[in-house]
Amino acid sequence: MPYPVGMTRFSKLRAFAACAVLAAAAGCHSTRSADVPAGNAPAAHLVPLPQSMQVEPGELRFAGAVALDADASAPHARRALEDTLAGLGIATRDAAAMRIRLQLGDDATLGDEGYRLVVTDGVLLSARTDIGLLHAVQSLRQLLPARPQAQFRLPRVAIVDTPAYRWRGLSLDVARSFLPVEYLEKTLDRMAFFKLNRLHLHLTDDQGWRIEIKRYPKLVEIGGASAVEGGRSGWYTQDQLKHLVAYAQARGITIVPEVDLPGHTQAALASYNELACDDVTNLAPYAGLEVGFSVLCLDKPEVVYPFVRNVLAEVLAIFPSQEIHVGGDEIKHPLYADFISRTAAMVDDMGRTAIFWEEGSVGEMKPDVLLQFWNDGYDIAAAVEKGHPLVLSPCSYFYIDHGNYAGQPQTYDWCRKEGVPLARLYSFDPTPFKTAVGIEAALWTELVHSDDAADNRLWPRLAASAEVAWTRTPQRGYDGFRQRMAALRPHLDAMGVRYHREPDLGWADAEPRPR
Ligand code: TNX
Repeated sequence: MPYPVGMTRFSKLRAFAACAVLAAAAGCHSTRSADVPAGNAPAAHLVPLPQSMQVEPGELRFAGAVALDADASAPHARRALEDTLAGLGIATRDAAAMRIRLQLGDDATLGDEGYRLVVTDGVLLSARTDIGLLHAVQSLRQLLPARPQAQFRLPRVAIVDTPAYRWRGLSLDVARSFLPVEYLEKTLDRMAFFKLNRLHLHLTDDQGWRIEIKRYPKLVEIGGASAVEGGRSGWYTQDQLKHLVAYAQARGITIVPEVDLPGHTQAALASYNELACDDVTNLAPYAGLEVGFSVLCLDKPEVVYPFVRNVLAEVLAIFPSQEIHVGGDEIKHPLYADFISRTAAMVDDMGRTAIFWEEGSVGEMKPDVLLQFWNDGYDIAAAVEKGHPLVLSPCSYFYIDHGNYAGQPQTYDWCRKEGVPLARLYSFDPTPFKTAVGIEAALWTELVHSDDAADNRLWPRLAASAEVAWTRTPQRGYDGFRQRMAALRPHLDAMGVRYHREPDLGWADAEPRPR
C-alpha cells in the first residue's frame, strides 16, 4: 500500500449522510425518468438523466433517410449528427419526409450547455450554443438504436436539460503507463456520449514525461522512454496534442493539461540533472510504485523557475484551456507553499488560471485558483471559505484505479479496501461542497497497462460519474440509473468499449460481446 491515507471519522460520517439522503430520494426519480413510456413506444433511456422529460403517447417512425436543417453556426453539432446518422445507415436527403432541425436561439434559461429536444412528427433540437446542440445530439443518439435498422422508432419526448455542474471530467494518468493517441480519441468519443466535458491529462510523473517540450528535448528523449514496471512508455508530439485539442473541441470537451510540479518529477530530474539539488545521487529513470521521493531543487530558484516558466509557455501554446493544472501533490518541503504561490502567480500572469491538487491550498494565491479535492478526509474548509473553486475527486468514490469490486486483480485499495463499485461512486452527493464546480473521476495507471484494462476501469463507472455531475442529486437514484444504463449496453458494444461486466447492470454474462 503506497499511501498511508486512512478514512477519517469526518469522511465516514459524510459518506453515511450522503447515502442516507440518497436512500430517501430513491424511487422519486423513476416516474420522471419515464423509463416505461405509454403503449409500445420505444423507451427513453438517457444517461445522464435529463432535468425534465415528458413522454407523450405514440412514436415517430422513419426509415432510410432524413432531411437535415442545421444552423450554420453549429458546425460541431451538425458533424456529430451527420456521423450518428451515417453510423446508422441513415442518408440525409432534402426531400425526406422526416426532418431533423438543429436550431440556435436565445433562451437564456438554457445557459451555455443546455438544450431542448422535442420529438413530434420530426425532431427539433435547440440550444443557445453549438455545445448545447452537441449535447442534444448525444441525447438523440441515446434515443436511437445502436445499430442500423430497416425502420427506426423514436419515443415522442419533450426534454429540457441543463447540467448541474460546469466541470464534468475524467483525469487520465498517461505518465505511469502511456495511452496512445487513438485510445484518447476513442475515450473522447465515449465521454461526449455521456456529456462529459473535461479531459484532464496527467502528462508527467516520476515514471515518465509524455509531452514534447521543444526547449528541453531530453524531457521526452529520456523521460519519455521510461514507464512503470509492466507499463507502456512513449510521448506525444506537440502536433499530436494540438490534434487532440481540436478533436476534443469538436466534441465539446476541453483538455486540461497537467504538468505535475514540484514533486513527482523523477523523469524530469533524470533528463536534466541540474533540476535536482547538488547532493541528490538518485538521478536514474524510475519504474517503481513509490511516491513523494522526488522534487525540483527549490533551493535553486534561478534554475527551477525559468524551467517552470519555459515549460508552461509551451504547454499554454498547445492547450487553450483556461485552467492549467500544475499538480502540487504529495510533497513535503519547507519551500513548498512558496512554490505554489509563485507558480499560481506565474500562470495568472500568463492569462490563465492555475489548478492544484488540494495540498496547494497552503499557497498564497488569488481565490480564483482551483483546487482538486482527493483525500476524503482532507480539511478543505478554509480553502472553501476563501472562495477557491473545487473539483471534487474524493478517492473513496472517484479513484477508479480502485476495483470495480473488492479484490479485483491489478487494482489499488489504499483509499477504500472494498474498491469503488458502481453503486458507491453513484452514491456521492456533491451538494455540501459550496464552491464545487464539478466532479472528476481519476484513473491512475500504475496498475493499468493496456487499453482494455483502461476500458475495464472506466466503464460503466464513468457514466455514473457523468450523471452525478450532470443531474441534480435529489432528482436521481441508483435503481433508475441501473435500468437506463443497462439499456445503453448495445451502444457501448457498438463503440467497441471493453467495459467491466457489471452485475448490478445484469451484464455479468460469461462471453464478451462482439465489438
Ligand atoms: C495518489 S491523487 C496520487 C497518485 C497515485 C494515486 C494512486 C494524487 C494527487 N496522487 O500519484 O497515482 O494516488 O491511487
